[in-house]
Amino acid sequence: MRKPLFAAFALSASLCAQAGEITLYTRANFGGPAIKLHESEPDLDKLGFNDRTSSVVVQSGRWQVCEHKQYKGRCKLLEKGEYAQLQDFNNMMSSVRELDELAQHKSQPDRP
Ligand SMILES: [Ca+2]
Repeated sequence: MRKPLFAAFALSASLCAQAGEITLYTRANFGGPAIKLHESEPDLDKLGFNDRTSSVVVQSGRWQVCEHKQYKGRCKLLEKGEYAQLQDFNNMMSSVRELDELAQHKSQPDRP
């Protein structure tokens, strides 16, 4: 009897599709205590990171970072890359979300 290898492969592929990753650092130039996130966080205060982020590395995905929790206030889009200084966003970030998660929901066909 053949084993269902195909099913196992399909499962791992779907898990990899949502592999967004972002690291928040409390100091500029990627210093100080840091946290790594793999999913959206509407309230960084829960992680002890409210208004503390001074530099960011986006390992994968596209992330929106916002001034207030629940993605309110001013927001900024961070693509994959390294942000050694956040300039006008220094010590202001209170929520982050992965935009590709939203895009996947929106990409459902609207056509009748
Ligand atoms: Ca804030």
